[in-house]
Order: sequence, then C-alpha cells, then structure tokens
Amino acid sequence: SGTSYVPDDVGSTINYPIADIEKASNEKERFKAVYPMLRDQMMEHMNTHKLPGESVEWVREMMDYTVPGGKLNRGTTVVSVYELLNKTTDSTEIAKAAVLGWAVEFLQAFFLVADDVMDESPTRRGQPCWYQLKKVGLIAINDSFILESFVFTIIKKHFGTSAYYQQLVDLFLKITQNTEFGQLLDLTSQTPGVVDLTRFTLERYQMIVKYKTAFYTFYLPVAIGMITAGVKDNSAFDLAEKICLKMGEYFQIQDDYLDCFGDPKVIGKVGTDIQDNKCSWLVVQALDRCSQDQRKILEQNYGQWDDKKVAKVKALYNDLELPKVFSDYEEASYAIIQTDLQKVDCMPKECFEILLKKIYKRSK
Ligand code: GPP
Ligand code: MG
Ligand code: MG
Ligand code: MG
Repeated sequence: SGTSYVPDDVGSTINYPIADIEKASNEKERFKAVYPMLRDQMMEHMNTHKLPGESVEWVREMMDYTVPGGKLNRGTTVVSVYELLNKTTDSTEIAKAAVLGWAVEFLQAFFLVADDVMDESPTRRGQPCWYQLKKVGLIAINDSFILESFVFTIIKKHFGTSAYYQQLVDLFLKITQNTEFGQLLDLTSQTPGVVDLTRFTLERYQMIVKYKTAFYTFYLPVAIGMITAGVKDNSAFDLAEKICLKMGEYFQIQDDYLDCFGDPKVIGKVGTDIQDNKCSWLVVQALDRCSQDQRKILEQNYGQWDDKKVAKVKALYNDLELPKVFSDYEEASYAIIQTDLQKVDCMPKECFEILLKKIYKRSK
C-alpha cells in the first residue's frame, strides 16, 4: 500500500510538560512534574488495545499507588548525571532525562511490589503494601509484570528512534536480570523452616547485595546518563560500575540496619528481615562477634514470626553493640569511597558525589 512500517508508539509528537518543569521549585518537584504525562501515556497505550475502562482505571490506580511515592533518589540521579555529562539546562532535555529517570522508578516499583509479596511485608512508603489491599492480593504479581512492561513501553515511546535506543534496552534488560538473580540469592539464603547460621557469611552477603540492589540502584542511573551523553569508552563504564557497586553495598547495609533499628514512621516500612530469616548484614556481624551461648539465642529465635523471639534477637544485637559497629562501618566506608573518587579522571567525579551525598548517614 506504500505505507512504511512505523513501530508502535514511536514517532508521534510528544508534548513535554515544559511549563511545569520550569516553575518547579527544586530538583524533586521538577522530576515529579513529568510523572503525570507518563502515567497518561501508559493509559493511552492501554486504550489502543481497546481494553475496558475499568482495566485502565485499575492500572492508573496501581501506578499512582506504587510508582511516585518513594524518595525518587534513583530517578533524580538520572537527571543530575544527564545534566552533568550533557552540560545542558534546556527544559526539553531535562524532560527527556526525567523520562529515563521515571523508567528507573517504574522498574523499582516492579521490584518493590513483587518483593513485598515475597517478603510478606506489611507496609511500604508509609502505607500498606499494594498486595495487602483486600481487592489486590496476588493480582499484585501480575501488576508488577505490567509495571516492568511499562519500563519498555516508555523507553520505546520516547527513545525508539534514538541512536542509543538498543543500548538503553540492553542495559535495562541486563540490570533487571541481575536484580532477579540477586533476589534469588536473597530468597534462597536459607531453606524454609531451617536456620543454618553457617550459611550467613560475609561473602554470600556481598554477592546478594551486589546483585539485588547495587546494579539497579547505583550503576543503572549512572550508566543511563553515560549512554545518553555518548560515552563510548568501555573502561569508563567499568570504572563507573566498580564505584557504583561499592556504594550499593554501603546502601544495602544501611537498609539492613534501618530494617531493625530505623523508625518505621521515618523509613515508611516495618522491618521483616529477622522474621524472614534473611542474610542481613546485622546477622552476619552478630555471628562474627557472638559467644557460643549467644549463637544459641540466634539459633532458637531467628527466622520466626513471633514478636517475643524477634525482640530477643534485637536485644542480642544491642548487647553486641551493633549500632556502634554500624556507625563505625559507615564512617570507614564513606572514607574509602571518597578516596576512590579522587582517582576518577575519565569522567566527572560529581556524578558519583551526588549519589554519595544522597545516601550518607541517611535515616530513611
Ligand atoms: C531490596 O531488598 C531488593 C529489592 C527490592 C529487589 C527485588 C527484586 C526483585 C526481582 C523482585 P529488601 O527486601 O531488603 O528491600 P526492602 O527493605 O525495601 O523490602
Ligand atoms: Mg523486602
Ligand atoms: Mg527482599
Ligand atoms: Mg530491607
């Protein structure tokens, strides 16, 4: 018929919310200004399939509940790195960077909706987890898949004709797979119903957190910025990965610490690591320091949904002064990362410094 092939959702003109971006009072608000456009585009995308209105409405509510309510550290990092490496302050450019930031936030929403089912968590971001809603339950599993698929719908719609489209898709696919491998390591660090403390080693811990957290939380936002800036040098990507994985380990150790010692009102979630028999940094540190009697306390009380037993484990952590061990670790790790950053010369150090600043001594 003479019509040329046009991939789905590519090429239509997109009206970015430039006015909202320009009137935003800070980085986070500016980033948030782009979310409604993406949500509406995902609904339009569903409408092209002529899905029932109630299904589109379900997904709208699901997105609003699970995507925008977090700290948005990953998403805003994408924008900061993009600005730094592309040396731009143009609003349309910022909007496009924010789109990629939101792709990371959709990916994160996918992980968290699914993770909360697997960890049987009660709350997330100061509200009941999505699967905890009566009408949702295990539908949350499919909802998490939809969130993941939207990552790729968004990238295709906004970057489908860009020279680095394939590179972006490959990156997101690789990082998603890494995170799923990490979740596997996390979930199988114990066999159900058994507490085998010999499995909680620092080596295993480091492997879990590298895969389940560090790739998607730190390397992904930085690598996106590098791809969009046209960085071609593989050694620059390798160096960025090395630094980001170190920061990721530090970040997950904070997460493990806060799971037990953080204030649920501040962190927005109630911890479950002790009940879930997790290979948490705290249990690894406790094993490194405990007496035979204290080890017995762990054997008898770890990994059970029993508040009294959980309290005994927490008391033991306090006896072993793990809060002090943690704050010493935090200082030392921060210093090491700072020293590593001094050696970075193939790209601006600021890319990593912004990240480090966002997480150092965080309480949530
Ligand atoms: C954080 O673990 C890791 C993830 C959220 C990745 C999940 C990956 C999937 C493929 C589903 P966590 O359970 O310690 O996080 P939180 O403390 O926020 O529940
Ligand atoms: Mg969890
Ligand atoms: Mg988990
Ligand atoms: Mg946790």
